[in-house]
Amino acid sequence: MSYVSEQLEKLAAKNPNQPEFLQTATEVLTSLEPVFDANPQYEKMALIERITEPERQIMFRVPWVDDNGKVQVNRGFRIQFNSALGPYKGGLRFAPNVNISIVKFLGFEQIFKNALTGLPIGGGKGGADFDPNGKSDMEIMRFCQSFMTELYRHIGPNTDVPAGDLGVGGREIGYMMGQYKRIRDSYDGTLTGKGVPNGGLAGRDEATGYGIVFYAREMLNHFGESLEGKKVVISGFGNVAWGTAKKLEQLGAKAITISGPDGYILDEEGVTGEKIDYLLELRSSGKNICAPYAEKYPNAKFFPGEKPWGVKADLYIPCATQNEIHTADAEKMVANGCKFLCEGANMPTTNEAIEYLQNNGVVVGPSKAANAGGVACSCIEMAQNAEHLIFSEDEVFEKLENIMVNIFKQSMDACKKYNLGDNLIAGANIAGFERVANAMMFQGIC
Ligand code: 2IT
Repeated sequence: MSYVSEQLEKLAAKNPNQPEFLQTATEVLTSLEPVFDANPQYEKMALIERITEPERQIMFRVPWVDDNGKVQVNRGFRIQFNSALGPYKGGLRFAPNVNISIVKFLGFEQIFKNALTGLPIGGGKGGADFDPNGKSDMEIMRFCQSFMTELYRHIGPNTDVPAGDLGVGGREIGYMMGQYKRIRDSYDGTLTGKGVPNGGLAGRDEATGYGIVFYAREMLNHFGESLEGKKVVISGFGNVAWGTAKKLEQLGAKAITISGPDGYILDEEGVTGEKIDYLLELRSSGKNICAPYAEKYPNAKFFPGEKPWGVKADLYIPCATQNEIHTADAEKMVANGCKFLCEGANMPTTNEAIEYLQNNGVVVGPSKAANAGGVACSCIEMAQNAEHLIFSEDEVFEKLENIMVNIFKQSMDACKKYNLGDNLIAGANIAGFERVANAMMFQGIC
């Protein structure tokens, strides 16, 4: 039995009831087989055993008082997964389904994503099983303050630097920053994704979506195509979908769908111009996203309760959440002649669906590579805060574009090195892993 298979078995036995974590561990480690074959010293130094065990896992009580005076209790998490390359870095997710498996999957992915950026950041992730939907602004503030009243002792600018993720945007980061500063008496850039008035980075909101489209452009160009004139099916309606739709339009393509908890919208004229800004309004409005869009733009068609994967397009960019593309969806895409899938959300495609797509000639750009522009700009925000300077939006987008071009190139180089053809998933996993592995080998057994 190979080192990878043996360790995957042990991991499954040791982490029952963590399907999302085991899903990403299986995807990553399986694609690393050729690296372990070529580097027997990695097995000797137990790199898999070490990289799959978080350096620290923190779980804590988050008590708060709702608007009716009732005491509520949520569970908070921070997984400090790997600090070989720098301080733990990764977002906080507030959503009712957040549990240890979800946070560990996100943290594990973050290690390799952050490594791909080429910047000095380790991997971490956190959040809470708190549902921000329907909460008042004051409830959100009290929750964020209580969350930080525990988290502050575990983080710091050279230790662990959280940011946002689903359910956590500039507002929540602002409330957490305020509380951190009161307790620590330190204005030190420990959180990223801050508003610009609080030392946040110009362009950070756009960064994830813009980066995804830069990566998609590199991917299409590599296969002799261009983004110009392409119809793109995207899912989601949040920050990532918004930035993606915006950059697609700037580069001559157009998003023709969005999706929300209530279904999806097909807008053949394109989710373009003022409709993109309207996404921002929808985002802050709660659960019904598609119904109001269809009401405002009557040429758009609303498909309640459905996902957009049966719509014919040149490129698919899922931007909602994990595991939204299953094999049945992949079959529809292939039947419609799909050639390119670029993952915007973290792990939006099941391992079975990825296998089906790749076996049917679809090029899949993995989220670790494609959505790394968000965290890359978070690291630029850390640099801005540490230097007590301000970067302009132009400077930020120029750095972002270079980073995304380089991520694509590194992934292709890894494919070449190990004779993997155009398998961008394996290429990204290998390029990210090799950087972390190198650093770990220099740091001794730790
Ligand atoms: O999934 C991600 O990369 C993020 N949520 C952003 C993390 C960050 O630290 O900016």
